[in-house]
Amino acid sequence: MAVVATKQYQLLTPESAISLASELSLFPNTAKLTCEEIGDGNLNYVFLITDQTSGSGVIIKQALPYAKVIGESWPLTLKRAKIEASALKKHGEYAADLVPKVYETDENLAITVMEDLSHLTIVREGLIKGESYPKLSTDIGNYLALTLYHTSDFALHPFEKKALVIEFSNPELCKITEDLIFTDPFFDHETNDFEPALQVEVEAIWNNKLLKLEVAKLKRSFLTEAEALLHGDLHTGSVFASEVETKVIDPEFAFYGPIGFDIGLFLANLIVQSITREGKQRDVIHGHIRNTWTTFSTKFAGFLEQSEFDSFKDIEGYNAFLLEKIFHDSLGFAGCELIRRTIGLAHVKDLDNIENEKKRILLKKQTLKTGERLIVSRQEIDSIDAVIELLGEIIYEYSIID
Ligand code: SR1
Ligand code: MG
Repeated sequence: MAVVATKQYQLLTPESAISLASELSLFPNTAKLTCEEIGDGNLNYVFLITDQTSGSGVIIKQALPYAKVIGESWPLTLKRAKIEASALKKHGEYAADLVPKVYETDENLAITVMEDLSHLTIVREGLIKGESYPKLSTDIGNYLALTLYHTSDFALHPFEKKALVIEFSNPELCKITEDLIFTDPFFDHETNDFEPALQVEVEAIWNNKLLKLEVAKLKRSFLTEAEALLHGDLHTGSVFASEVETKVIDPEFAFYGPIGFDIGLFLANLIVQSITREGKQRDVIHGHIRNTWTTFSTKFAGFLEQSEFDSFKDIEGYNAFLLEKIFHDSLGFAGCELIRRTIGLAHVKDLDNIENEKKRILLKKQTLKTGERLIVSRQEIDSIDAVIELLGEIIYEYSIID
């Protein structure tokens, strides 16, 4: 619903965000409102507005007309605010407990007003501190199965599905992914950002023709396979959680793409955590890696058997073929995410905040090697346990070199 449709776009400040909250009657007249800008992402402002009287709050998220992480030299469409709110609502139809509730949206101001999640923590931050979030992988596995199945041709009439493909056309944000995940890290491109100590490994990536052939295939899949409504940027910074609750936020990159993309991005960000941990702490993450895939694949396979629109669902071998394809695609996309988070434009704190330089470089080399192996060998990796074994092999290999 457009709530303040006559307003021209203007950047909100904590003060004007409070005025907007009052104007929108988000709180009772007696409320004593305070506001804090809490966004730590690359692109947007996030204002938390709290009524100090009742303790209740709302989030107002505002898209900036440029990438916050770069500045005004990188203009960015404001339409992404509408895509994000629409994706939250569409995914919320199927996974209501796993996404924030949207209260209001306004296209002119590029804002989404949504449920306050400040009692939860950003999973990336928590994992870095050693938290484990017991429900994380079951919740994300379910979120993936629910959102990806129910927005696909398996669950929707072809007309309804194709209307959604049009509604969620998101060319500008897709272009960012096409460049930053699938292209730039594999060439000597100005957006890349890596430590000089990785020069040899980076040049080996740029010169690896087999790797680039496989990345080209994965990029083609991203460009052309409109399978389901993806979140589009499902890393651990896009998830809020506690011990008992999980919420997936920030689907501004949502579009119709290959099912394995969301799964791969999430697995990759868990893999980064595995690489930075040791001993039992690693096992916790391996449990999440295994359980994300197992929960997703079990639930998705069950849905496929019930599909209303897939005439071939009872043909022996077809559903297994679909699951295998999704698995291998996921591993390839995970590999691209691992490489771009290490040498591309947008890094992750899990690796960059490791103070000891020798350790940080070693872990980055392991991340690059894992990415490469997942991309190149994805068709030969036949189970999620084999992924975990591969991780163990690479870490062992590199600890010897060191
Ligand atoms: C300029 S945007 C860089 C990255 O931030 C977003 O969260 C996406 O992951 C994008 O690739
Ligand atoms: Mg984001």
